[in-house]
Amino acid sequence: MNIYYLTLFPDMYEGVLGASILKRAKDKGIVDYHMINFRDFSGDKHNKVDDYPYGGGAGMVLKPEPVFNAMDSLDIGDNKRVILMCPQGKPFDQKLAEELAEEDNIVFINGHYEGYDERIRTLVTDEVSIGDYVLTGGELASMTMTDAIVRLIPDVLSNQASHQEDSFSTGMLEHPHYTRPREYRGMKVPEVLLSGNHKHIEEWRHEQSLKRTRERRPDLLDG
Ligand code: 6GU
Repeated sequence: MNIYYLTLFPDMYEGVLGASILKRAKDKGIVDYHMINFRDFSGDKHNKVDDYPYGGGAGMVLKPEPVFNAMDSLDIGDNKRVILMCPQGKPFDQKLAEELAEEDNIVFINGHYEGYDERIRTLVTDEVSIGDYVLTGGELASMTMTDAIVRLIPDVLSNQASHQEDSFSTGMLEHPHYTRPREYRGMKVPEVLLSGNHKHIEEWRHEQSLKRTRERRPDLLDG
């Protein structure tokens, strides 16, 4: 998979994409990350990327030229998802992560302004938000999405079973986990987990999952 980030702040990506599992996925040749500074595509002698809104009002608007020119430079044809990062987009969730994990090319368009010139939306297949709060720009949101997507690509995680049991893949939150020691500061590991009875362990985990989901996220159990 190739992932392209149209951004004015390419440096923001280095730490996140250059560490841990996202880095390992790249080192294994499963994914590649491309940061494109669309200021380089402004076509303007002052490298201007934003301007005042027609009709007046507060804030600046991202101009169409830098984004259209940067998109033209990609040369990846139609086989791509183009995601506009914006708080008004559809909410990102595990289902969308699973869908995007099957793509060959993903382009994230990251604004840092009050708004995008509306014509930019003609380039876009999806408008996505990562939650009901406002960030200063799309970069952190596109890195969050990248993390959720890349870990789902086959052979990125060593243990394939691990994401079939993820919270949200099962429709429920995960059950509690314990490791050694059996007792720590007076807190004991539940007896059933030490029993060796796999049927009882599975039942206990299922009950705990259900209990936790009911308490914390009853919305997940609707339907
Ligand atoms: Cl995608 N962008 C911005 N600027 N803020 C957000 C967001 C995106 N998702 C949630 N808040």
